[in-house]
Amino acid sequence: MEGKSFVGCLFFIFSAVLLLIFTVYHVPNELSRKPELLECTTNSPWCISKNRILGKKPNFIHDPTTALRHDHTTDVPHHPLDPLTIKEMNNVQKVIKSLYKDTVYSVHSLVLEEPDKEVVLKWKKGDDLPPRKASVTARASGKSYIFTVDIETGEVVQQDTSHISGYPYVTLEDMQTVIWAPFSRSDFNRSIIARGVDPKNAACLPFSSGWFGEAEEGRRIVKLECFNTEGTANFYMRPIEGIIVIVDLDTNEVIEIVDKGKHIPIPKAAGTDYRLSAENSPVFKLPNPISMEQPNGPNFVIEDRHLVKWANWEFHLKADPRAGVIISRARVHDSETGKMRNVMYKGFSSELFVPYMDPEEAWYFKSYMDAGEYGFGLQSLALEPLNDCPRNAQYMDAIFSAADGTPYVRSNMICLFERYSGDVAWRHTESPIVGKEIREARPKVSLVARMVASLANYDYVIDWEFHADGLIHVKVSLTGIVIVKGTSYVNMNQVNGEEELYGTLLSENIIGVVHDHYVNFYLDMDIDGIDNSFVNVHLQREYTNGKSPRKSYMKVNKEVAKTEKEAQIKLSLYNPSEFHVVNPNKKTKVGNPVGYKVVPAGTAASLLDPEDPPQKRSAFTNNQIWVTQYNKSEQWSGGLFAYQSHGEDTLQVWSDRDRPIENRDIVLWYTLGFHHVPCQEDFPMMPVVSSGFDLKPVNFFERNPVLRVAPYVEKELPVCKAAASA
Ligand SMILES: *[C@@H]1O[C@H](CO)[C@@H](O)[C@H](O)[C@H]1NC(C)=O
Ligand SMILES: *[C@@H]1O[C@H](CO)[C@@H](O)[C@H](O)[C@H]1NC(C)=O
Ligand SMILES: [Cu+2]
Repeated sequence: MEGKSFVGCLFFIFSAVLLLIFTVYHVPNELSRKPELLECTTNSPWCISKNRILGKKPNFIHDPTTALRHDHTTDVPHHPLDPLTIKEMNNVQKVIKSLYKDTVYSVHSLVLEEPDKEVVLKWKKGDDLPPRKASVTARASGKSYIFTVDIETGEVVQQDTSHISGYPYVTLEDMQTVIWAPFSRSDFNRSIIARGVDPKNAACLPFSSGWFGEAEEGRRIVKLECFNTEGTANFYMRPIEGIIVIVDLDTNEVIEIVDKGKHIPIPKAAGTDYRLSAENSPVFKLPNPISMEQPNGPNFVIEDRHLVKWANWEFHLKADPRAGVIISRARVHDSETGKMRNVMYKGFSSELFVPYMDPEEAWYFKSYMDAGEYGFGLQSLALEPLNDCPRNAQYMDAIFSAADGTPYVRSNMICLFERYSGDVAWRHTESPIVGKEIREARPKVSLVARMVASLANYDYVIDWEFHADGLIHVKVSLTGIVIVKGTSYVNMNQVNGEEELYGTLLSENIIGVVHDHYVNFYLDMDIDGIDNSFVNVHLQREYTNGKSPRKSYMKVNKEVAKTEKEAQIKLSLYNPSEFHVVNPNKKTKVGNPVGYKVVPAGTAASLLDPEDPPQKRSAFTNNQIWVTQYNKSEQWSGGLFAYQSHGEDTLQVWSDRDRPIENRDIVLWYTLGFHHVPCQEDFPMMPVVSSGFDLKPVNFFERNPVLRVAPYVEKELPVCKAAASA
């Protein structure tokens, strides 16, 4: 056989159909226009080019790797929400430098200060951009500052942050420096050697300390835990258990070395490596390759680098060092009226909470808030084409700031692709009993915007998936490496029943500690306008009291939440509700208020005591759903400065103000949760676990919005045959 790479190229080509979808939504009168017949035979360049991605013309819209090669130095903003360009960041850096002169400073965040919502909503393509401003979070002389820099004028306005506890997220430079701190201490080296590890092979990683009281006040600290890197890339499986080095992040001074667990052996390296290159046994591959191909290019366009248009959707997409991905101005086309309709002004992952359930000294503090402590976007690396995202994906870069304010490009941070996985959008077959056989089915195609954050051991895949029927599905997938605890046990038969392991014995000398994962989403829904209400569509048992042979039925009771506390929702299977965000000022033809509902999933609820410091700091996990009054400065549900925060600037605190939320600009918050009791399959690398919630139209459209989508037709889809064996 020649050229393995193109043998059996299996094409699922649906662009013709999507072209039709597009046609239906945007040019209803041209419904009858026939899509072009696609040519894709064994000899077509699509089938025979070994690397079809690299082989294509450099054109941003059609070439997925252009982002990689694109020179960002000449970028200019086109939209009020476009992220800062390299040029703009360079200007801001000059201002920062002149501000601090000879003082040592570090920039923790340098991002666009988004214009006020009214300004963005009024703006139309072709208008001048509102003044471009940067929001800078910096530290100097032991203090944290936030200021706004007018990029044109260089004018600086400083914000008062004195009332907020905690610190901005750590910089990559903080982390790169602090990991060497333990090695300056000979007593540390001695402790490592006493555990049988050559200090040359030890790697120490910085873990946020959280806040438990005085010990975590007054200075920025980090707790380093060390691993033996010998013999495996998966050093997380070789913890030097019980050694914790506490370091001051500003001075790099070692504050304390905790050395417990001397009797605990270092787990062995064998069987822990996950790299293909380290695999000695044969690897499994499906004999017939599968890929998603779109020879005519995708059906979406990315206008001016950030404005995505696909089928009936349009939204602004950008990377953010803290949130990861920000979706703004999500609007959907209504084929009945021919108008674009507002659905969501802004959506992003606001905070994470990952508490480990082990109260011992080397573990109790592990209760990470990954967005506010490390930067969910800062920790995301380039996506791996073909395996992180399918072949038909295109990529978008991020421009982030280094600790001195210098901009740099994080390439291929976001990917965007159309998904067709053989699912059905709607269908019906009518049986011949009624005298006529009807068979109607429509394929389901969606658009996915994806980023992956790798927070030390764990990987979080975040998907924003847009469907032509108006649904937005937000999916979180967990994978990567479970952080483990060293133990002297090699078999469960050594453990007496009384003893608390705080987890599962995953392998010899390795315990996977029980923990939770929560991701809280900020969802500024603006259904057909900014004034919306939150309706608890409560489902209740109702009795007929003898008026029917039926004893009981289920009744819908709608309750409009008047204030924030009425919208603090704890889910319950036996006291269920639907949760609608409606525009009470806009009704459908038959008189229902137009709306979207949040459909919960990933419903793990925190079992920690509400007054437990980690729970207080991540109090956004006290409820699954919250609704607050829109407030531009309330976006980070774990607090603006989450690092070592005390929990007084959280979603719980804001919501407890109990402000009115009826028929106003409101923000919906959803907390997606997972309990994780590790199992042996999670060793040494965890298979993906996913869950996600939906934002689904309810009485938003007059009728099924995908009724007029055309089905697939065999002859419109190209057929690729496997190349003949040579
Ligand atoms: C500790 O060990 C490391 C690695 O061998 C070495 O570079 C460092 O100098 C040692 N530190 C001290 C204080 O001896
Ligand atoms: C807006 O949020 C900030 C920060 O939480 C708060 O200080 C301010 O009082 C809020 N404004 C209103 C009107 O709620
Ligand atoms: Cu987990």
